[in-house]
Amino acid sequence: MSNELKSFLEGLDSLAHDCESRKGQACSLNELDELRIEFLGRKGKLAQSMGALGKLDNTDKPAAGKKANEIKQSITALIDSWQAELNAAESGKAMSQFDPTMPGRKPWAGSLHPVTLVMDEVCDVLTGLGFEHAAGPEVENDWHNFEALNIPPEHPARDMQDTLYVSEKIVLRTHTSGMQIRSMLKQEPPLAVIAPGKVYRRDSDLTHTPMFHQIEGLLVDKNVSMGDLRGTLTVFVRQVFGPKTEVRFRPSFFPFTEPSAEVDISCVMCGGKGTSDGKTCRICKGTGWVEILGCGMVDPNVFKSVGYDPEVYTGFAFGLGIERIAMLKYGIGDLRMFFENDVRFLEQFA
Ligand code: 2NM
Repeated sequence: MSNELKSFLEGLDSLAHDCESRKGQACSLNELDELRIEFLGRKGKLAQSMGALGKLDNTDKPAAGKKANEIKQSITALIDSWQAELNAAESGKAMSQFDPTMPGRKPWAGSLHPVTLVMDEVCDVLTGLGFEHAAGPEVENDWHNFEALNIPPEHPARDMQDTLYVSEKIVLRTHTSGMQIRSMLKQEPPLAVIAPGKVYRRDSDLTHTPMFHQIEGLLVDKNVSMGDLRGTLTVFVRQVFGPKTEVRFRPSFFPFTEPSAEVDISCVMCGGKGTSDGKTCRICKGTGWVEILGCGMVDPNVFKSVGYDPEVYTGFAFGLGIERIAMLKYGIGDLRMFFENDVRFLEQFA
C-alpha cells in the first residue's frame, strides 16, 4: 500500500473519531444540524478530505473511494442516532410539562329553541290542569281537517289559496283539530285533551310562515259552560304570563265553535297602561290589550260528526299559536327570527 493511500485512509479514520468525540456537544437539534454541516456539508470536513482523492494513484483510488463511503455512512448513522436521542428527550420534556389535572376545554352545548321552550311550558301548564296529550298525523285527510269540524265544502279555509294540498282529499293539516276529532271518536266523555304540533298554511309574509306551531285544547262533559272556559283560560294565562294578567273575551266566529270568542290579555309589556317609558307601548299599540288565542263552545255539528249526543254533552275548545306566545313572552319583534336559526339569537335562550 502506498504511503499516500495510507495517510488518506488515516485521515478518514481520524475524521470519524473526531466526530465521535463531539458527542454531548450538540445539546439541541439546531446545534446538531450545525455539526452535520461541519462534517457532511458541501464544504465540510469529509468533502475537504475527499479533495486529496484526485491526487492518489489510479490503482489506489478504488480502495480510497470505498473507505470514504464507509466513513460517510458511519458519520451519518452517528449523527442520526444523536438526533433520535434529542427528539426523544424533547418529547419527554413536553410530556412532563403536560398537566393532566388541568380542566379541559368546555364543549359547545346547544340549547332548546324558544318555540320548544314555550311549547313545553304551555303543555306542562295544561297537563297540570288535567288535560291529556294527543298526537296525530301532519298529513291529514279532508274529513278530519275540515268535514268533521263543520267546515263546509265551499268554506274559504278550504281554498287552494289557504291550504296546502297533497292531493284532492289529502292536506297538510291547517290546525291540530284532527287529533281532537280522533280522540272523540276513540272515547266517550268526559274528555280533556290537548293537541300540540306543527300546522301548515299557504301563507308567507312578514307576520305569517307556511309552517307554525299550535296547541289546541278540548274539554267535553255534561254541563260544561262558557264560564268553565273563561275560568280555565284565566288560570292558564296567569300561570304562563304572571298572576296579575287580566283576561278579556271578544265575540268572534269559527265554524267549529258557537259561540266563539277571541281572548285578549292585559299587555305583557305595559301591564295594560298603553304606555311604557312615556311612549305609546310598541307591543299593544297603546290599547293595553294583546290577542293571544281563539276559543268557543264546541258546535253541535262537530259532536254529531263524532257520534256524541249534543243534547247530552257540551264542551269548550281553544287554539293558540306558539310563535305568537313566544314573541309576547320574550319581546321578540320579528317572526322570522324563529326560522333563521342564527346562533346569536338562539343562544340567548340557553
Ligand atoms: C280554535 C278556536 C276555537 C278547536 C275546536 C276543536 C274541536 F276539534 F274540538 F272542534 N279543536 N280546537 C278550536 C276552537 C280551535 O283555534 C283558534
